[in-house]
Amino acid sequence: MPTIQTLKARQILDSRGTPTVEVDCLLSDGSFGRAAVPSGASTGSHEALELRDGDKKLYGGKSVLKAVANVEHILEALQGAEVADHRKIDGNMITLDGTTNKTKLGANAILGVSMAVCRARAASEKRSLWQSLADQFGVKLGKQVKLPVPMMNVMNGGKHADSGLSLQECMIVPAGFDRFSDALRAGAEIFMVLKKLLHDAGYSTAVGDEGGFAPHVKDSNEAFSFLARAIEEAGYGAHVKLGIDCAASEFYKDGIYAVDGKKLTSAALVKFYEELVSRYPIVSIEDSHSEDDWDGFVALRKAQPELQLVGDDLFVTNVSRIKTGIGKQAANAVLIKLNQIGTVSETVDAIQMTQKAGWNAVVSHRSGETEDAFIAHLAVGLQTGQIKTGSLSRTDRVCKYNELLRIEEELGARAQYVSPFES
Ligand code: 2PG
Ligand code: MG
Repeated sequence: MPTIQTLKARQILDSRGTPTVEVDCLLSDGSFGRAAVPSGASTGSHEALELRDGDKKLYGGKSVLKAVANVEHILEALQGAEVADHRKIDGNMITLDGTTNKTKLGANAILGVSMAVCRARAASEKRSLWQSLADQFGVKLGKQVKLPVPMMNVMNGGKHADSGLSLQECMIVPAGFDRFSDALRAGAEIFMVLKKLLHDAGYSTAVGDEGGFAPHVKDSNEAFSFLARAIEEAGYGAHVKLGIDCAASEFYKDGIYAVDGKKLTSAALVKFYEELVSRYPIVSIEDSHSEDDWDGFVALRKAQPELQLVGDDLFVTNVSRIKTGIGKQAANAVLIKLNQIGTVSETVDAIQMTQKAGWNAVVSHRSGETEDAFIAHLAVGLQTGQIKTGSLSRTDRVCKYNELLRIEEELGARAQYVSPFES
């Protein structure tokens, strides 16, 4: 197995024009890997630290030159290290940082290296990243390899748009198809119909941070009725379900949830969701409650046992929080974001703990993304069965779907597409 020869970091821009870290990794056998780190807007307070310079003269304080420089320190520790054991590489960086939330080196510096090394290793093995990841993290791939079902955020609200919509993401979930490519086509066709419906109703069809429309609809009900109509008119009826990321920490204050012009207690919010679920084919709700309102999650889980209840800000891809959640039965799925925890190995630990508990793992983008499609490979390599990576517009979102098309093509007859939801 080759060793790490050089690591070179640079500052690039993400999809919001905000600086982020990109890392190049060169191995002793000449293999090369490059990776870019994403960035969130509705970040959970328990996430690992994204190191920003804070110098108001540079990108309004958002430059990442310290994180870029920290990659040089990481190189001093990792130069000559064998890439055969990725956990050891990540472990060395965690030790070098020495803090719980990666505040010294920055999770953006550490993750950039972690991902770039995985890519370089796959290049050295002369195989696809998804295969390399499966192999190094002990995933036994059978005859059939699962492509993930996407949750497509076609209507953006919350912190991702100025639409006034309280819920952050209203998603379509094309689960009832035989192939990923057919699901993607359905999603894109529904997106086109939705555009026309919004336009005809006099709404704006400009898009938000994740490429979904951001019309000034009255409330969640109106948003979902547009989605339901678009699905029907595109001719996909029962094949396409709906999902929500409420990102409820963003509309929570002092025990009250301010949603759709109402002021609700945690218990009343459960009723609010139950009402939506009874009206629309919603199969998945993410961050229904604020990040430390464990009781709110437990109550919704009890009230709607069939629903997929996903924890994002609640778990922050952190095994200790996921463990607490499993103990409390506070959800039945975990949103997986590499930069919430800061290394590939710890991300895989979160996925594998989730899967062991019989819960669903949903690999996710961030609202600030780049052209890097690492998460498409992570979802296939770790066989998560679900991915959340935005709408059917803007290359920062669509590049992940396009990579999944290539993986499906590469897999040929081995490719499998199965719904994680009851039909
Ligand atoms: C989320 C994400 C991605 P952000 O809340 O799930 O959609 O948003 O990256 O802004 O945290
Ligand atoms: Mg979320």
